Amino acid sequence: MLSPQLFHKTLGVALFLLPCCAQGKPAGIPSLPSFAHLPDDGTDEGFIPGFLPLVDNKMEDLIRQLEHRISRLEGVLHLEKKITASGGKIFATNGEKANFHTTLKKCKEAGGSIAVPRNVDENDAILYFVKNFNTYAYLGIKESLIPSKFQFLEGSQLSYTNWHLNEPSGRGEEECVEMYTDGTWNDKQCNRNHLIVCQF
Ligand code: MMA
Ligand code: CA
Repeated sequence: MLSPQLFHKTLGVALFLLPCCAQGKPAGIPSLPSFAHLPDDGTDEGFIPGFLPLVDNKMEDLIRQLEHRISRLEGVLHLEKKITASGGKIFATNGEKANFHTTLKKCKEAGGSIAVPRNVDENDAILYFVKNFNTYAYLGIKESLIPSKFQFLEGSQLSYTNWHLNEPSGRGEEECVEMYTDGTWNDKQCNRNHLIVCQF
């Protein structure tokens, strides 16, 4: 069954990618079956004692339809190399480039956050885009107040790293982290134009 979390994630990814993927499509995607028929007071004529199974069946049917539509959308996005999944996370790119600050903003606006790998599988999932677009990507990692010590954006310690040989090298002069096309990391100034990769 589709969990609310997965539904929310998929919706976020879909909205993030909407401008890119809507281009060139002749007609819009027909709207999903909605709950618009429900009265505003929240009561449903289906909720009459003894009729709950009917409502349950309708609900299950609607959920199946939604799951089917979502899996088709995921198929399209995967085919277009716009999403990859690893564990519970969905990584997505819109193929655009931006500096670190703008990447943070774009990902947040889409309901996600900048991609940050917590293990080798997630690193590979992000690397998939970096290779495909042949463009480095900023990761959700920043230098702490202690030069050359890097941490997650909210301040917690990294448990997985994949630094390139002799990196980090900036000693306080390179506060962001970019992923190279071999998946290794380099500390770098935050003003470069890199591929936007978000996680949901
Ligand atoms: C550049 C810059 C650094 C990186 C070195 C590696 C010269 O500086 O990208 O961040 O560490 O190259 O040689
Ligand atoms: Ca460096």
